[in-house]
Amino acid sequence: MTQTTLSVPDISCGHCKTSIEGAVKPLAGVDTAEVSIDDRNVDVTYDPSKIDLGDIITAISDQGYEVENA
Ligand SMILES: [Cu+2]
Repeated sequence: MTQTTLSVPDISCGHCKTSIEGAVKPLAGVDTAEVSIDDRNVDVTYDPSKIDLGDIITAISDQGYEVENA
């Protein structure tokens, strides 16, 4: 498993948390996804043999959030 923290500056509330976690957690190869509203980032643990980080970033982008350190 690989752990990474994605910076998503537009995270502001519980709705953002629900949207992003709801989009990332179901992806095949993602183990955990945890949004911190205070830190405006997403901690993701995933299996790089099953999913590319780019696919995770795309799932977040599809919810309307730009990943700053992508
Ligand atoms: Cu929000």
